[in-house]
Amino acid sequence: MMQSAPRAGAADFDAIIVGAGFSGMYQLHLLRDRLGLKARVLEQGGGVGGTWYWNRYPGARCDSESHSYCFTFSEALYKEWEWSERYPGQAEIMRYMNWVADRLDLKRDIAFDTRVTACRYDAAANLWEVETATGERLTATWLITAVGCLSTANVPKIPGLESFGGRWYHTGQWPHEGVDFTGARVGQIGTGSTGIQAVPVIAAEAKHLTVFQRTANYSVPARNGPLAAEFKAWARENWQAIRETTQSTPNGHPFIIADRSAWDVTEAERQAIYEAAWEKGGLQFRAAFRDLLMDKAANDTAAAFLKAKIREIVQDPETAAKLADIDHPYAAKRPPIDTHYFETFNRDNVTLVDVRANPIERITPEGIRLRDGTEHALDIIVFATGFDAMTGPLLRLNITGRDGLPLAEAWAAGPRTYLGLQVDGFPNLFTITGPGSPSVLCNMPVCIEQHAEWIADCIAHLRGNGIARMEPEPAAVERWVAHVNEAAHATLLPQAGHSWYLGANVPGKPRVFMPYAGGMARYRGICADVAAKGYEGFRLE
Ligand code: N01
Repeated sequence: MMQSAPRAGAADFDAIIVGAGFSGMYQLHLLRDRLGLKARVLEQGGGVGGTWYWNRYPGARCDSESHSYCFTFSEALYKEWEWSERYPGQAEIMRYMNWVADRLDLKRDIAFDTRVTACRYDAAANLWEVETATGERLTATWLITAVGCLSTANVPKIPGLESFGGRWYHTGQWPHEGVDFTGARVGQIGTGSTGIQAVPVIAAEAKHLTVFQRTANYSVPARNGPLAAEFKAWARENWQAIRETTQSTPNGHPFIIADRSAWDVTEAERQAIYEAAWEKGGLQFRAAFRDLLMDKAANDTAAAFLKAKIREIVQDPETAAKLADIDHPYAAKRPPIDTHYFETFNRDNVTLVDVRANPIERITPEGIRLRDGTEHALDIIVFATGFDAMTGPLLRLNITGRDGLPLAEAWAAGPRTYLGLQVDGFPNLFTITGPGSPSVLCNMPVCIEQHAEWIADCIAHLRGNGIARMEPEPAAVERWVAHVNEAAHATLLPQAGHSWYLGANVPGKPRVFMPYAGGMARYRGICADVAAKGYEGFRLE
């Protein structure tokens, strides 16, 4: 039996929002400026920007095209900002985020350098108590996590790291002052989206770069470059159409997935389509055929094309063979895009080491030693080793729900949510881009806007109807978890067994496919339907 609802005004804030990236900023704007609520954002970093505040590694750039990697809720805001390149770089995104924060006057309600250490639900008072690293305690009716999906760095526990005599960095915790690679022997571990962006930039500066590759990866040229004045004008004039496209595609990107199967065309036509997509560059390569992520044989045709490109670009056949020895379907892991990644292996100062065949045994004071005893002497190690994705950023908030239930315990066998938005046992907690929502399978600002708007509408509904507490029914969570699982298995995504989508990159983490693979447009419809049916599946009281 739950406690009765509290009297109004018992909390310090109507809402506490954790994180000041895209999610937290927009949620604050909606709650404060549209609903007139008292909201506070708590942000660990010294400024806004979320992932872009921390990921300052060489080559950091968004893989979404700039005209769609931004807020689109306001026509005025959209039209006032002008992106300079096809893909926005980290520094430009930070300028954008600060510009938006100033334009919407958000910073006065954001506490920077404020790390949340614990969040406890007090059932008697129906409040969330949030504790920060300085011991401050704040209370709120609603707790909204806006912590991103990829904000908990994963530094693998390789023995001997503490003995390393040089310097080491994780790409997601990059020093603000930058790292000088001049004259240095650099070792980079990891060849995911981050590693593939960093390699060409580090190689151009370092004396020598050794890339330690465990899993070879596909990559398509980004074909980045300055945006032409005509394109900028087109984007400004087509705000509405761009917004409609991103909201109607499965992945929130501003391009349409072709309505043809890889088998609708001849072999020669297929090659020509792939060639054109390669020339165009970017994530659109995935959109060449509608069945690339559904039909393994169709996927094999794309995989073969991309592997042939690697062998064509990389001059040393042995290196090319290692780079093209890819063990998963194309785009079953998040597909990277690059600027001269494979070409970089033609430089004299770059070496590829296959640590699948010959694993890293330990880090020594001088560098990295492999199982066969080979030593690589290094001055700097760069860990491009990814993140404890999706659940990591939530679990480190030490959230406890009703009856003192820790979130870590509730999720011991993997994350369980309803719509990726709420967790049973954790009333009045909303998780923006939480596990079970499309999140990382979507162009992030698109799914963030949908979540923040759904939450704001929901809170307005609760307040308007005198509802003090909202929590999903366990049966609704059960059904959603089953649906998320079913949606993933209708695709080839789970076939990349070592992917972070499955939690497989963190030892001991439960293997559960975390994001919702049913498509953003479909998900948007499901959420709208749930709300239209009086928040079906949620217990409101
Ligand atoms: O991380 P990853 P990331 N020994 O987990 C390797 C987003 N992103 O930071 O595959 C040796 O993908 C690991 O090897 P393996 C994007 O969503 C977006 O690159 O586990 N190697 C892998 O090669 C992306 O997917 C943008 O065998 C080890 C690499 O490290 C997500 O962030 C830009 C190892 C980690 O790859 C994460 O990308 C960049 C070990 N012990 C990133 N441990 C945008 O443009 C790990 N690895 C928006």
